[in-house]
This record gives sequence, structure tokens and C-alpha cells, in this order.
Amino acid sequence: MTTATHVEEERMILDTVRKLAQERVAPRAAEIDATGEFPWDMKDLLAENGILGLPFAEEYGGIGASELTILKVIEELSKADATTGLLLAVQQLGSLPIMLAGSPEQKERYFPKLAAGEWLAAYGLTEPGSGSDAGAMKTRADKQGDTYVLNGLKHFITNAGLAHVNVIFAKTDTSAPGTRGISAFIVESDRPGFRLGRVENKMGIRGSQTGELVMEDCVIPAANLLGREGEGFKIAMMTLDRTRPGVAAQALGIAQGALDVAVKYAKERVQFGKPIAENQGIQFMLADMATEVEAARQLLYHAADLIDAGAPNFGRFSAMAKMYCSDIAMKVTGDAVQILGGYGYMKEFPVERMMRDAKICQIYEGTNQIQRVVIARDLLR
Ligand code: COS
Repeated sequence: MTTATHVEEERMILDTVRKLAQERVAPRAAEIDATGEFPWDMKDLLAENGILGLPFAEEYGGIGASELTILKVIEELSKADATTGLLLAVQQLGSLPIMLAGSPEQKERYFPKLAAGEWLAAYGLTEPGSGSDAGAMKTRADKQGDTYVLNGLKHFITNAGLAHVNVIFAKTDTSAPGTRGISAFIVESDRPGFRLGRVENKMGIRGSQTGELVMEDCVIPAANLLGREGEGFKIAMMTLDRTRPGVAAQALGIAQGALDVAVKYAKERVQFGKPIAENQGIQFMLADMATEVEAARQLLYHAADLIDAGAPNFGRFSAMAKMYCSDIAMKVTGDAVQILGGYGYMKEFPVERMMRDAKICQIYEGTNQIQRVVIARDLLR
């Protein structure tokens, strides 16, 4: 993505996304939050405008956009509605294991419909007893002839029950300790023995469907193995290194959205005979918020540049961006609620939703404590 045509194409994509985010996404955000229903209209909007195709190569009908462009798009969408921003982030999360480890046949089979937004993707790593300790999974896959039979339960899975393409991590060698003996599989939603379990009721990103994937003697062809047996944990970690910036971009968008609302409100809200923005106490809060948002943005874009340049040790920066962007999103949205005072606490204004949406960014795709582990290990090795 370095030619002048590509640069121009990406600028046009961002212009389109900004317009769509303001005109089509923002007006739906409160309703998506209130109903907690998956926004199929937003999914269609992104699909029709080629946005879900951004991470996929042109040969599969995608755009093959740079990571920086993908992140800017997630940021713009999340500024208007974090649930809609997540649609693109999870399409990338669920597809990246196939991009990293899939065979040409597997890519050919799944990418065209994923790029078109006809199919959604999901990433099935977490289990009830295996969150931060991702290697402690219990789901197993037993080789039987030219099939694998999967048994187990994945939970807290974004797009559970909606995704056609589910990447599932399972133990193929149960005698192997810890993270060893784990393999990655593609499980299509219509495989026998595969079903949606419980659907969660969440604090934020309420339109995104989060739930359990249940596998009971679920039979898949052996050809659905990704890479080789035993490579699953590495594929999972390499995927998260690449996708954590997507969470960072979502958090950054939420933070910028809350800052914009707070600035506008502070200029309009009159107390003691003048706009509250004329009080230095409010000005200092806004100045800190804007500085934190900008610092977070520069860290995230730097991580994206490293990914786009193929730098070997980008994982540390990816973790830093995820951690910092989500931490400042939590702080900035909280401050925005404070600046709006009683109105900030009401659903009439968007900042309380933004505060709830920001929280998950400190938790998913690895808690911010795990990000610190990743950063420290890289520093100290
Ligand atoms: N890229 C490639 N390989 C990696 C890797 C990475 N980023 N991180 C670890 N590995 C490899 C290691 O090199 C090691 O390989 P060998 O067995 O060949 O030596 C193997 O994976 C195990 O690594 P490690 O010993 O570091 O594993 P741990 O059990 O200590 O776990 C953390 C490491 C905590 C970093 C990992 O479990 C993790 O990221 N947990 C959070 C999971 C998460 O984000 N969950 C959210 C679900 S998705 S919404």
C-alpha cells in the first residue's frame, strides 16, 4: 500500500467513513445501546461501502488497506458508536488466524465472503476457566480418520451465533503441558454439534452479541486445521499482537467522541452568568483530556506504522497502544461525564454510554494487566 493510487484510495475511504459515521452511525448509537440488538443495518452499511473488506487482499475482493487505515476507520466509527467500530475490528480478529496460518485453499474458501461482509467472523479462544491464562483451555479436538471431533465450550465470544467462520482453539494433545498441544481450527456455524449457548447481557458495547459457543461431538474435516497441529497457541498470540491495536483504535475513537461532546457542552452551558468553559477548572480538565487523547493517538499510529513496515518487535507497541488508549478512554469519558454534570449521567447525552463502552477496552483481547506482562517480558528478555 505505498503507491500514490493507494494513498489516494485510502484518503477517499476515510472521507467516506467520516461522512457515514456522522450521518448514519451516530444517529443510531443510542438506540443500539438501548435495545442491545445486533445492528444488522450497520453491518450492511459497512459491507455495502467495502469497509469490512479493508483487511482483505484485493485478490479476494477486499481492499488490502494498510493497518494505519484500518485503525483510523475503526477510530472514526467508534467516535460515533463503539459497537459499530467493533464490527470491523472483529472481522479482522476472526480472520487474522487464517491470514497468518491459512492455506491458499482456506483463504480462497473464506475470504471473498468475509471481505464482502456476507459472512461474519469470530475468534474462539476464551473459556470459563481460561481467560488471561489462555493456555489452560479444556476444549479438545480428537483426530478421527480425516476429521476432527471437537468437544468443549468457548465463552465471551464476540459475534457468537452470528459468525459463519469461527476460529476455534482446542487441545489436540491433552498430555502436552500448558500452552503446548493446542491447535487452531476453522469451524463453520453449520457444522453438526456446533451451537450458540448463553448470550450475555453487558454493561457496554450492548449491540455487539457476546455469547457461548458449544461444541458437542462437533465434526469438521481435517482440512479445517489451521497450520499444523500444536501451532495453535502461537497463532493465537500472533493474532492478538496484530489485533490489539484495533481495540486501541476503538478506545481512542470513544475518547475523542467524549472529548468533542465535553468541549461543545462546556461552551454552551451557562452557570453563574457565563459558559462553564470560562472557568479555569474546566479548561484544565479539557486541556488534559485533549493531550491524553493526542498522546494515545500518536502511540497507536506508531504501532500501526511498525506493523505496516513489517517490524519484528511490534508486539510491545501493540500492547502499549491497547493499554494506554483504553486507560485514557476510561479517564476521558469519566471526565466528560463530570463536565456535563447531572446531564452527563443521563441517557439523553451520549457520554454515559461512552464511559460504559470504554470499560471493555481495558479488559478484552487481554486485560491491561496482561498487556503490562507482554510489555515487561519484551523489555526484560
Ligand atoms: N507470538 C508468538 N509466539 C508467542 C507469543 C507471541 N506474541 N507469545 C508467546 N508465544 C509463544 C512462546 O514463545 C512460547 O513458545 P514455546 O512453547 O515454543 O517456548 C509459547 O507461546 C508459550 O508462551 P508463554 O510461556 O509466554 O505463555 P504463557 O502461558 O506464560 O502466556 C500470555 C503468555 C500471558 C502473554 C498469554 O497467555 C496471553 O496473552 N494471555 C491473554 C490472552 C488474551 O488476550 N485473551 C483475550 C481473549 S481474546 S478476546
